[in-house]
Amino acid sequence: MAKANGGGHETPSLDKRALWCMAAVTTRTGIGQHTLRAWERRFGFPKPVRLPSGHRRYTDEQIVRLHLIGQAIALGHRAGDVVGLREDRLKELLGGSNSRLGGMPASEVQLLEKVRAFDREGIVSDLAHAYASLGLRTFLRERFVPLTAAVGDAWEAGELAIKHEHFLSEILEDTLRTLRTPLEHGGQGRPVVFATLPEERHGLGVQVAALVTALAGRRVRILGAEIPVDEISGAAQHLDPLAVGISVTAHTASVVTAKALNRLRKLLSGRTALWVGGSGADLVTGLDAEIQRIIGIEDLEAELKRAAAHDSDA
Ligand code: B12
Repeated sequence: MAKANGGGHETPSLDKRALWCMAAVTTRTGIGQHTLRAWERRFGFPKPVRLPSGHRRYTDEQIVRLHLIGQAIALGHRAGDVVGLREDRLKELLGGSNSRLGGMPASEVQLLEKVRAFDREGIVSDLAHAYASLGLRTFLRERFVPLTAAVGDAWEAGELAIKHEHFLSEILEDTLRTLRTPLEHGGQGRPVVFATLPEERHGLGVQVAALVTALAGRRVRILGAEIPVDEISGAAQHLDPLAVGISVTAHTASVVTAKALNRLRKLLSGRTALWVGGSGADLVTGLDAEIQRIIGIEDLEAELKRAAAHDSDA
C-alpha cells in the first residue's frame, strides 16, 4: 500500500527515491503515527521529507532503521536509548538475537526446526534444559523473550506458519504456568493483578510478568487476555492490589489503548499503581502521567523490590 511515487496514494516525487506516506510506514513497521511524530519531536528521528503540502514522506532507509528500532524495543530496550542510533549500531545491538534465521544462535535455529516438526517433547525438553542450566531469571531474559521475538520475525518473513506460532505459544504458556504454580504458595503482600485489554490476545507477556512477580515473592492474580476495563477495575476493587499490570504489544499500541488505560487509571484507587509493560508499551502515546511504563524484566524486578522496601503493608 501507499508507496508515494506509485500506486494508490499518488504524490509528487521530490527526487528519484521511493517515498512512503505515514500510514504505509505504520503498516510496514508496526510503529504508530503518533509515535513517529513523537520520536521526530523528541529524538529528531525519523525526520521525513516534507511535501509542499506539508505532508510527511519517509525513505526506505528510514523504514529499515525503524524496523530495527522496533525489534530493539521488542527486546526490552527503551525508545530513548535506541531511536537515535544509526543502522550499523542497531544491528550490532541486536547482534545474536537479531531474528532473521541467518543471524540466530544455533539453539534457536534448532528449536525452530522442532517447531516446524511439531516436536512438543523435544521443545519442552530443550526449554527445561535451558532454564535448569541458566536459572529462571536469565532464561526468561536471554532465551525466552528473544525466542518469541525470533518466532515473530520468522513468521513475518514467511519462515514459520501461523499454525507453528500457535503451537509454540501453547507450549510456552504451559511452561510458564508450570514454573509459576509452585511459587504461588509462598506469595506475599498485596497482589499484582495482570491482564491485557480487549483486542490484545497476546497473553504471553502477562505470563512472563506474572512469573517474574511470583519469583520476587509477591502474590499474583492473573485475569488473562482481552479483559474489559470495567472488569479489571471491579477485580481491583475486590483485591486492593499493589498494582494492576497491563501487557501491550505493538498490535494494540494505539490511541484506543491509551484512552482505555487513562480510564482505568481513573477507576483505580490511589493505593493501586497502574503498570503498562510489554513490547508495545513504549509505543503508546498520550498516557496520563501517573501511569508507569515498565518495559522489561529488570525494570519489573526493580519496581517490585522498591515496592517491597517502601510499602509498609506491601
Ligand atoms: C506469540 C505471538 C502471537 C500469538 C499469541 C499467543 C499468546 N498466547 O500470547 C498469536 C499466534 C495468537 C498471535 C496473534 C497475532 N499476532 Co502476534 N506475535 C506473537 C509474538 C511472536 C510474541 C509476542 C509475545 O508473546 N512475546 C513474549 C513476551 C513475553 O514478550 P514482550 O511482549 O516483549 O514482553 C516482555 C516485557 O515487556 C515484559 N512484559 C510483558 N508484558 C508486561 C506487562 C507488565 C505489566 C510488565 C510490568 C511487564 C511486561 O515481559 C516480557 C519480558 O521482557 C510477537 C513477536 C514479537 N516480536 O513480539 C508477534 C506479534 C506481536 N504479533 C503480531 C501480529 C500482527 C499478530 C496478529 C495480528 C496476526 C494475525 N494476522 O492474526 C494476531 C493478533 C491477535 C490479537 N488480536 O492480539 C505482530 C504485531 C505487529 C503489529 N505492529 O501489529 C508481531 C510483532 C509479529 C510481527 N513481527 O509482525 N501472536
